[in-house]
Amino acid sequence: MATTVVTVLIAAGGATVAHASPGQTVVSLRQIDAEALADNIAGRNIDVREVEFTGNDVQAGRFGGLEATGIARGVALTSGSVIPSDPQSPEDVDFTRSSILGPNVSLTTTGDLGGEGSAELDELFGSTTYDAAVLTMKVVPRHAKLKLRYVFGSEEYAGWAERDYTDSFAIMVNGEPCSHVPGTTDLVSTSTINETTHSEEYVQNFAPNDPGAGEHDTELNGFTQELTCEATVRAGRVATITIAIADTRDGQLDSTVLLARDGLTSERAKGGGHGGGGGHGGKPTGHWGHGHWGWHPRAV
Ligand SMILES: [Ca+2]
Ligand SMILES: [Ca+2]
Ligand SMILES: [Ca+2]
Repeated sequence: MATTVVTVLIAAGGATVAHASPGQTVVSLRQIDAEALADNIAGRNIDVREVEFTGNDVQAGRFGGLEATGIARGVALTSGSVIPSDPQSPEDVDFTRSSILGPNVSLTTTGDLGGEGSAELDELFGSTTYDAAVLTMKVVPRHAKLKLRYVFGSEEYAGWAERDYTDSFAIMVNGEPCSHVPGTTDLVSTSTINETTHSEEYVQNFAPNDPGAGEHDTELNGFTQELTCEATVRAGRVATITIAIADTRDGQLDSTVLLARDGLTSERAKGGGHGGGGGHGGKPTGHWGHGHWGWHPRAV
Protein backbone atom coordinates (compact mmCIF):
# COMPACT_ATOMS: atom_id res chain seq x y z
CA MET A 1 0.00 0.00 0.00
CA ALA A 2 1.31 3.42 -0.90
CA THR A 3 2.14 5.78 1.92
CA THR A 4 1.11 9.39 1.58
CA VAL A 5 2.86 12.06 3.56
CA VAL A 6 0.46 14.81 4.51
CA THR A 7 1.49 17.97 6.27
CA VAL A 8 -1.22 19.29 8.54
CA LEU A 9 -1.22 22.92 9.50
CA ILE A 10 -3.59 24.72 11.76
CA ALA A 11 -4.57 27.97 10.11
CA ALA A 12 -5.74 31.11 11.84
CA GLY A 13 -9.31 30.65 13.01
CA GLY A 14 -8.83 26.97 13.73
CA ALA A 15 -9.49 25.65 10.25
CA THR A 16 -7.53 22.53 9.47
CA VAL A 17 -5.64 22.93 6.23
CA ALA A 18 -3.65 20.09 4.78
CA HIS A 19 -1.85 19.87 1.52
CA ALA A 20 -2.65 23.42 0.52
CA SER A 21 -0.37 25.88 -1.16
CA PRO A 22 0.55 28.89 0.98
CA GLY A 23 -2.30 31.34 1.33
CA GLN A 24 -4.99 28.90 0.24
CA THR A 25 -7.78 28.13 2.68
CA VAL A 26 -11.05 26.26 2.72
CA VAL A 27 -13.66 25.52 5.37
CA SER A 28 -16.48 23.07 4.70
CA LEU A 29 -20.00 22.75 6.04
CA ARG A 30 -18.50 20.82 8.92
CA GLN A 31 -17.50 24.21 10.29
CA ILE A 32 -19.88 26.75 8.78
CA ASP A 33 -23.53 26.57 7.77
CA ALA A 34 -25.24 26.92 4.41
CA GLU A 35 -26.35 30.47 5.26
CA ALA A 36 -22.69 31.47 5.42
CA LEU A 37 -22.26 30.18 1.87
CA ALA A 38 -25.21 32.23 0.63
CA ASP A 39 -23.98 35.33 2.46
CA ASN A 40 -20.59 34.93 0.81
CA ILE A 41 -22.04 34.71 -2.70
CA ALA A 42 -24.68 37.42 -2.31
CA GLY A 43 -23.50 40.80 -3.57
CA ARG A 44 -25.04 44.05 -4.70
CA ASN A 45 -28.84 44.38 -4.62
CA ILE A 46 -29.47 40.82 -3.39
CA ASP A 47 -31.45 39.97 -0.27
CA VAL A 48 -31.11 36.32 0.78
CA ARG A 49 -34.26 34.82 2.28
CA GLU A 50 -33.78 31.05 2.46
CA VAL A 51 -30.89 28.66 1.92
CA GLU A 52 -30.79 24.89 1.64
CA PHE A 53 -27.93 22.52 0.90
CA THR A 54 -28.26 18.87 -0.11
CA GLY A 55 -25.20 16.63 -0.07
CA ASN A 56 -22.36 15.63 2.23
CA ASP A 57 -20.95 18.40 4.46
CA VAL A 58 -17.53 18.05 2.83
CA GLN A 59 -19.00 18.83 -0.61
CA ALA A 60 -19.41 22.55 0.01
CA GLY A 61 -17.36 25.27 1.59
CA ARG A 62 -15.86 28.72 1.55
CA PHE A 63 -12.40 29.22 0.10
CA GLY A 64 -9.73 31.88 -0.27
CA GLY A 65 -6.39 32.27 -1.99
CA LEU A 66 -7.38 30.59 -5.26
CA GLU A 67 -6.32 33.42 -7.57
CA ALA A 68 -5.01 30.68 -9.87
CA THR A 69 -8.55 29.77 -10.91
CA GLY A 70 -9.64 33.31 -11.72
CA ILE A 71 -11.92 33.33 -8.67
CA ALA A 72 -9.79 34.09 -5.64
CA ARG A 73 -12.49 33.92 -2.98
CA GLY A 74 -15.93 32.44 -2.80
CA VAL A 75 -17.87 29.23 -2.40
CA ALA A 76 -17.08 25.82 -3.87
CA LEU A 77 -19.50 22.96 -4.50
CA THR A 78 -18.06 19.64 -5.61
CA SER A 79 -18.94 16.02 -6.36
CA GLY A 80 -15.96 15.15 -4.13
CA SER A 81 -14.64 17.01 -1.11
CA VAL A 82 -13.57 20.63 -0.76
CA ILE A 83 -11.37 19.70 2.22
CA PRO A 84 -8.56 17.18 2.53
CA SER A 85 -9.31 14.07 4.56
CA ASP A 86 -8.16 13.93 8.16
CA PRO A 87 -5.70 11.03 8.25
CA GLN A 88 -6.58 10.46 11.94
CA SER A 89 -10.30 10.14 11.26
CA PRO A 90 -11.94 6.76 10.65
CA GLU A 91 -14.79 8.64 8.93
CA ASP A 92 -12.76 10.18 6.15
CA VAL A 93 -12.23 7.06 4.09
CA ASP A 94 -14.20 8.08 0.99
CA PHE A 95 -11.95 10.92 -0.09
CA THR A 96 -8.31 11.87 0.13
CA ARG A 97 -7.59 15.41 -0.91
CA SER A 98 -9.40 18.63 -1.65
CA SER A 99 -10.74 18.99 -5.18
CA ILE A 100 -9.61 22.64 -5.31
CA LEU A 101 -6.50 23.29 -3.18
CA GLY A 102 -3.27 23.40 -5.12
CA PRO A 103 -1.07 22.26 -6.52
CA ASN A 104 -2.38 19.68 -8.99
CA VAL A 105 -0.82 16.57 -7.47
CA SER A 106 -3.09 13.94 -9.05
CA LEU A 107 -5.02 13.53 -12.29
CA THR A 108 -7.62 11.37 -10.51
CA THR A 109 -8.64 13.17 -7.35
CA THR A 110 -11.78 11.46 -6.17
CA GLY A 111 -14.25 11.70 -3.37
CA ASP A 112 -16.47 8.66 -3.91
CA LEU A 113 -19.02 9.43 -1.22
CA GLY A 114 -21.81 7.03 -2.16
CA GLY A 115 -24.21 9.95 -2.26
CA GLU A 116 -27.43 10.28 -4.19
CA GLY A 117 -27.64 12.03 -7.52
CA SER A 118 -29.90 14.86 -8.56
CA ALA A 119 -33.12 14.05 -10.41
CA GLU A 120 -33.02 17.47 -12.00
CA LEU A 121 -29.50 16.92 -13.36
CA ASP A 122 -30.42 13.37 -14.47
CA GLU A 123 -33.14 14.87 -16.61
CA LEU A 124 -31.10 17.80 -17.93
CA PHE A 125 -28.14 15.62 -18.94
CA GLY A 126 -30.00 12.40 -19.72
CA SER A 127 -27.87 10.19 -17.52
CA THR A 128 -27.75 8.97 -13.94
CA THR A 129 -25.84 11.13 -11.48
CA TYR A 130 -24.15 10.43 -8.12
CA ASP A 131 -22.74 12.49 -5.24
CA ALA A 132 -24.83 15.56 -6.04
CA ALA A 133 -24.13 18.82 -4.22
CA VAL A 134 -27.06 21.19 -4.52
CA LEU A 135 -27.30 24.69 -3.07
CA THR A 136 -30.71 26.31 -3.32
CA MET A 137 -31.16 29.98 -2.45
CA LYS A 138 -34.33 32.01 -2.39
CA VAL A 139 -33.37 35.63 -2.90
CA VAL A 140 -35.10 38.91 -3.59
CA PRO A 141 -33.26 40.85 -6.30
CA ARG A 142 -33.75 44.59 -6.43
CA HIS A 143 -33.78 44.75 -10.21
CA ALA A 144 -34.88 42.53 -13.08
CA LYS A 145 -31.47 41.26 -14.08
CA LEU A 146 -29.68 38.59 -12.07
CA LYS A 147 -26.01 37.65 -12.56
CA LEU A 148 -23.84 34.99 -10.98
CA ARG A 149 -20.10 34.67 -11.70
CA TYR A 150 -18.54 31.20 -11.62
CA VAL A 151 -15.82 28.86 -12.82
CA PHE A 152 -16.45 25.18 -13.58
CA GLY A 153 -13.60 22.71 -13.23
CA SER A 154 -13.11 18.95 -13.23
CA GLU A 155 -10.80 15.99 -12.75
CA GLU A 156 -12.56 14.45 -15.75
CA TYR A 157 -10.39 16.82 -17.81
CA ALA A 158 -7.48 14.47 -18.48
CA GLY A 159 -9.03 11.95 -20.77
CA TRP A 160 -12.25 10.70 -19.23
CA ALA A 161 -14.61 13.39 -20.48
CA GLU A 162 -13.93 12.23 -24.03
CA ARG A 163 -15.00 8.75 -22.96
CA ASP A 164 -18.46 9.92 -22.00
CA TYR A 165 -17.85 10.59 -18.32
CA THR A 166 -19.30 14.07 -18.62
CA ASP A 167 -20.18 15.14 -15.11
CA SER A 168 -23.35 17.16 -14.67
CA PHE A 169 -23.58 20.78 -13.60
CA ALA A 170 -26.19 23.49 -13.88
CA ILE A 171 -27.14 26.82 -12.40
CA MET A 172 -30.88 27.39 -12.62
CA VAL A 173 -32.92 30.49 -11.94
CA ASN A 174 -36.59 29.76 -11.32
CA GLY A 175 -36.03 26.35 -12.92
CA GLU A 176 -34.40 27.69 -16.11
CA PRO A 177 -30.76 26.75 -16.69
CA CYS A 178 -28.49 29.75 -17.25
CA SER A 179 -25.03 28.13 -17.09
CA HIS A 180 -24.58 28.29 -20.83
CA VAL A 181 -21.45 28.33 -22.94
CA PRO A 182 -21.21 32.01 -23.97
CA GLY A 183 -23.17 32.71 -27.14
CA THR A 184 -24.91 29.32 -27.14
CA THR A 185 -27.66 27.45 -25.32
CA ASP A 186 -25.32 24.51 -24.54
CA LEU A 187 -24.87 23.77 -20.86
CA VAL A 188 -21.34 24.19 -19.54
CA SER A 189 -19.62 20.83 -18.99
CA THR A 190 -16.40 18.98 -19.84
CA SER A 191 -18.05 18.10 -23.17
CA THR A 192 -18.88 21.64 -24.21
CA ILE A 193 -15.77 23.48 -22.99
CA ASN A 194 -12.48 21.66 -23.39
CA GLU A 195 -9.25 21.55 -25.36
CA THR A 196 -11.05 21.21 -28.70
CA THR A 197 -14.54 22.65 -28.13
CA HIS A 198 -14.84 26.32 -27.15
CA SER A 199 -11.19 26.14 -26.17
CA GLU A 200 -11.17 29.94 -25.78
CA GLU A 201 -13.11 29.38 -22.55
CA TYR A 202 -10.86 26.54 -21.32
CA VAL A 203 -7.78 26.53 -19.08
CA GLN A 204 -5.81 23.28 -19.04
CA ASN A 205 -3.84 22.55 -15.89
CA PHE A 206 -1.86 19.40 -16.66
CA ALA A 207 0.41 17.70 -19.11
CA PRO A 208 -0.41 14.04 -19.78
CA ASN A 209 0.97 11.84 -16.98
CA ASP A 210 2.59 14.86 -15.39
CA PRO A 211 0.12 16.80 -13.25
CA GLY A 212 2.99 18.75 -11.74
CA ALA A 213 3.37 20.50 -15.06
CA GLY A 214 0.14 22.43 -14.55
CA GLU A 215 0.85 26.14 -14.29
CA HIS A 216 -2.15 26.91 -12.12
CA ASP A 217 -2.04 26.39 -8.38
CA THR A 218 -5.17 24.27 -7.96
CA GLU A 219 -6.00 20.56 -7.92
CA LEU A 220 -8.40 21.04 -10.84
CA ASN A 221 -7.03 19.33 -13.97
CA GLY A 222 -8.82 21.87 -16.11
CA PHE A 223 -11.32 24.65 -15.64
CA THR A 224 -13.24 27.30 -17.51
CA GLN A 225 -12.54 30.97 -17.76
CA GLU A 226 -14.77 33.01 -15.49
CA LEU A 227 -18.33 32.72 -16.82
CA THR A 228 -21.53 34.55 -15.91
CA CYS A 229 -25.00 33.13 -15.54
CA GLU A 230 -27.51 35.80 -16.54
CA ALA A 231 -31.25 35.61 -16.04
CA THR A 232 -34.20 37.92 -16.19
CA VAL A 233 -36.38 37.88 -13.10
CA ARG A 234 -39.08 40.02 -11.53
CA ALA A 235 -37.65 42.88 -9.54
CA GLY A 236 -38.55 42.72 -5.87
CA ARG A 237 -40.00 39.20 -6.08
CA VAL A 238 -38.51 35.99 -4.74
CA ALA A 239 -36.31 34.17 -7.23
CA THR A 240 -35.03 30.65 -6.65
CA ILE A 241 -31.43 29.96 -7.60
CA THR A 242 -30.29 26.35 -7.72
CA ILE A 243 -26.64 25.44 -8.18
CA ALA A 244 -26.22 21.69 -8.73
CA ILE A 245 -23.18 19.57 -9.54
CA ALA A 246 -22.80 15.79 -9.57
CA ASP A 247 -20.78 12.90 -10.91
CA THR A 248 -22.14 11.00 -13.87
CA ARG A 249 -21.87 7.23 -14.58
CA ASP A 250 -19.92 6.68 -11.36
CA GLY A 251 -18.94 8.59 -8.25
CA GLN A 252 -15.33 9.10 -9.24
CA LEU A 253 -13.20 12.04 -10.40
CA ASP A 254 -14.47 15.25 -8.85
CA SER A 255 -16.20 18.06 -10.69
CA THR A 256 -16.40 21.40 -8.96
CA VAL A 257 -17.98 24.82 -9.36
CA LEU A 258 -16.44 27.94 -7.83
CA LEU A 259 -18.86 30.79 -7.14
CA ALA A 260 -17.33 34.23 -6.69
CA ARG A 261 -17.65 36.08 -3.41
CA ASP A 262 -20.23 38.86 -3.91
CA GLY A 263 -20.68 37.38 -7.41
CA LEU A 264 -24.47 37.19 -7.23
CA THR A 265 -25.79 40.61 -8.14
CA SER A 266 -28.88 42.33 -9.48
CA GLU A 267 -28.83 45.14 -11.99
CA ARG A 268 -31.27 47.24 -13.90
CA ALA A 269 -31.97 45.69 -17.29
CA LYS A 270 -30.48 48.00 -19.94
CA GLY A 271 -32.56 49.65 -22.65
CA GLY A 272 -35.59 47.46 -22.10
CA GLY A 273 -33.94 44.51 -23.84
CA HIS A 274 -33.51 41.06 -22.43
CA GLY A 275 -29.76 41.31 -22.38
CA GLY A 276 -29.19 38.22 -24.45
CA GLY A 277 -28.68 36.02 -21.43
CA GLY A 278 -32.24 35.48 -20.32
CA GLY A 279 -33.64 32.04 -19.84
CA HIS A 280 -35.88 31.89 -22.87
CA GLY A 281 -33.92 29.22 -24.68
CA GLY A 282 -35.32 26.11 -23.09
CA LYS A 283 -38.43 24.58 -21.64
CA PRO A 284 -38.93 24.46 -17.89
CA THR A 285 -37.96 21.10 -16.52
CA GLY A 286 -40.86 20.84 -14.05
CA HIS A 287 -40.69 17.08 -13.63
CA TRP A 288 -38.90 15.50 -10.69
CA GLY A 289 -38.08 11.83 -11.00
CA HIS A 290 -36.44 9.50 -8.55
CA GLY A 291 -32.69 9.60 -8.11
CA HIS A 292 -30.65 6.43 -8.28
CA TRP A 293 -27.40 5.91 -6.58
CA GLY A 294 -24.57 3.47 -6.52
CA TRP A 295 -21.10 3.34 -7.88
CA HIS A 296 -18.98 1.29 -10.16
CA PRO A 297 -15.28 0.71 -10.07
CA ARG A 298 -13.33 2.53 -12.72
CA ALA A 299 -9.78 1.62 -13.62
CA VAL A 300 -7.80 4.78 -12.89
CA1 LIG B 1 -6.05 17.08 -10.27
CA1 LIG C 1 -17.82 11.77 -6.17
CA1 LIG D 1 -16.86 12.48 -11.99
